Amino acid sequence: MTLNSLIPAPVSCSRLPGEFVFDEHTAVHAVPGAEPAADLLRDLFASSRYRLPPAPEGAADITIRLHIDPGANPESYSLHVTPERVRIVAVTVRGAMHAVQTLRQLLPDAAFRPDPPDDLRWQAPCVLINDAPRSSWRGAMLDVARHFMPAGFLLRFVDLLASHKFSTLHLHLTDDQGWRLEIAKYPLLTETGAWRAGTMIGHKDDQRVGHGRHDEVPHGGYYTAAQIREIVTHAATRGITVVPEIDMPGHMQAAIAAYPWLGNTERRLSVATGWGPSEHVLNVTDRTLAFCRDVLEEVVTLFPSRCVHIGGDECSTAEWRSSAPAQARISELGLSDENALRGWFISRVAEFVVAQGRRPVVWDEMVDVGLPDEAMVMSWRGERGGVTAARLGHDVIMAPSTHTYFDQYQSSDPSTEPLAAGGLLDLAAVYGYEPIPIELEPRYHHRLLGSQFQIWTEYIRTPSQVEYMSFPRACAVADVLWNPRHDLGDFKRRLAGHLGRLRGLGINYRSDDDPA
Ligand code: TNX
Repeated sequence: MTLNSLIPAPVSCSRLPGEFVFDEHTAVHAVPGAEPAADLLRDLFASSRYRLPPAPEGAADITIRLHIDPGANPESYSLHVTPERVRIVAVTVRGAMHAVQTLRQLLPDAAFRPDPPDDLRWQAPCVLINDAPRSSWRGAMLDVARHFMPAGFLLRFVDLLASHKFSTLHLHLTDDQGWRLEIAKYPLLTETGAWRAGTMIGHKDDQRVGHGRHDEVPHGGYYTAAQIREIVTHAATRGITVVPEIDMPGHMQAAIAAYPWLGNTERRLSVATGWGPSEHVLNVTDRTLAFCRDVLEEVVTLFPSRCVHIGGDECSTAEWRSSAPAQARISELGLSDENALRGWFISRVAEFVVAQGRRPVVWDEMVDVGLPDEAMVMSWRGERGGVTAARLGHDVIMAPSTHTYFDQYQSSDPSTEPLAAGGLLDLAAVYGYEPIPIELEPRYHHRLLGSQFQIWTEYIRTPSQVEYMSFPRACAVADVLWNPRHDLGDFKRRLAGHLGRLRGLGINYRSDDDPA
């Protein structure tokens, strides 16, 4: 029964008698500003025979209205289904899109298939749902640097996230092993930086394979500006914001391979073929800072997102210790050491983002070396960085590796699973994660915007494997970030029904023989 398998679970939901049945006459009215929600509904009905044409309010079976209320949760909506009509009222078009996604989940599973049977009855049980998310940042991070994922898959991934009411797709676009974003001013970033000669075989710590053995299969790819525009536009039609990340000043070996003057040594580098952070990081010259500014200027023209992630994680200071220009910078600025230099560098880069009218996001290492003003913090090394940042007045996204790193195994028996980074993060552990740290005083809770799961792709080579590592754990994240009520048993029962939708969508999810 579809109503008992909604994911995420709506905050309030009551069953009413009867069903609403769609047919070729079903018409939709959306008030100005809500049309994108009607378009989304039509898109989701693309595999039906029903076009859902627009109609004036009085003649429409489905109405989508907006109710301006500055005090209300901007993503809230109500969905009222009766045998005669469907009424959606939301505060913003995003809320109306959530209502449309809920309405879709009320349909039979076969409606999720690209080729539903001709005799399928497109019907929804009558309900009254009042709903709103508890967290605004309901995110997924996809690392397209370690393994490139084709643009077409990103469109699909956006759809899968939207059907679970996620709000944010964070794209990790650059790393030591590949630069994936076309930048007009620096063409070598993709001509050279998007390609590597091979990839480490097996697990980096696996002695049997031997750390350091590589295949000799070139790997690479990048997104053109036109593809990024298509992805960002498509995401907007689903209510999803795409947040770009350019990781600096570490994780930059691919850029240094493309433009050696960004580096600290004379050595010619190639794009990294193995895993683990490189010790080759950006130098701290004015020319390199100008490069960072130029890149970010292009990034903000491609991504309308208010937030721009500038990295800041795992930056080795080894090269700076023996670099004359870096040491000169340290004395000229009166800094205590190389760590302070890291803070100084990222603060300059953050200023470029702020100058563009955007908000910088950084990984939590920056909490230790000086947080740039206005920076949002992504807490990955546990929750401590996020707690400190919230107390200092920064907005925080919880992404602790312990509970949100989906490159870990989903089963305690890794021998039955595809090779992964290590560790164990099963569905129950993901569902059990409460993204409000207990030690954080309630007066800072408004700083916690939400959480996100991360798909780091060292060991995830294909879109199909991204799906395997994402689902069904993403369903748990979606549920936890939406509805404050949590009950693992209830979630698992709903998930058992929801899997029919995932099958309809053709998702290569990990199936558990014993879901209950
Ligand atoms: C740490 S999290 C990283 C990534 C790796 C990941 C592997 C973070 C900010 N840095 O570069 O891919 O661990 O689990």
